[in-house]
Amino acid sequence: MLPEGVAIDPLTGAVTPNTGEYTKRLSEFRGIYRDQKAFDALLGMAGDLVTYRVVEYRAENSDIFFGTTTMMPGRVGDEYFMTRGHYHARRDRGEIYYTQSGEGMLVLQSRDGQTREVAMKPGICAFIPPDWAHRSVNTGKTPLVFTWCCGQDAGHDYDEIAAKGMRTLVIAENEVSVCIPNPKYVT
Ligand code: PAN
Ligand code: ZN
Repeated sequence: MLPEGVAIDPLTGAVTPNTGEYTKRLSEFRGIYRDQKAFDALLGMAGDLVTYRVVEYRAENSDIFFGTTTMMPGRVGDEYFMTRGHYHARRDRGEIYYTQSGEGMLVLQSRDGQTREVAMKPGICAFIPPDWAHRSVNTGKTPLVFTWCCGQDAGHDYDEIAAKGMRTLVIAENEVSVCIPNPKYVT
C-alpha cells in the first residue's frame, strides 16, 4: 500500500484513478417514490434515466476508502431523485459526505426514531454518526456531487429502508424543497 493523490472533479464526480463504479437507473426505483403514476409517466417519456453514479477509490487492505456520488437533477411527481438510503451493516461505522457541487438534502434517521436533515451545498461536510441511516436527495437543477469516506468494512444494509422507506420525505412545494414526515411510514 502506497500513498497517492487522487483527482476528484467537483463538477462531474470523476475519480482518477479509481477502482470501480456503478450507475443506478430510474427503473430500479419502482415502488420507492410515492407517486406511481408519475413514475410510470417519466419512465415512459424519458426512458430509463441514470439517476446517480458512484465511483470509488479503494486500496486493498486499507481501513478506509472513499469515492464520489453524482446525482442527476430530476423529480418523480413532487419527490426529488434520491439514493436508495441505507444503514451500514456494521453498526459502529460512520461516514462523511463532503459536497462539492449542486445542492441537496441529506436525510438521516437513527434506530430509535430520531430524524435529522443536513443541507448539502459546496463546502459543507456532513458527519454521519454510526448507526444512522442516510439518504441523499438532489433538490437542485444541476448535478449534486459529493465525496464520501468511510470504513471499507462498513458494508450496506439496504433492507429496512427498502421495506419501510424513511421517516422523512423531501418534496417540492411551490418549487421550493421542504422536508415532511412520511405519511406512509410504519414504525
Ligand atoms: C455512499 C452511498 C452512495 C449511494 O457511498 O452508497 O451515495 O447511495 P445508496 O448506497 O444508498 O444507494 C455511502 O453512503 N456509502 O456507505
Ligand atoms: Zn453509507
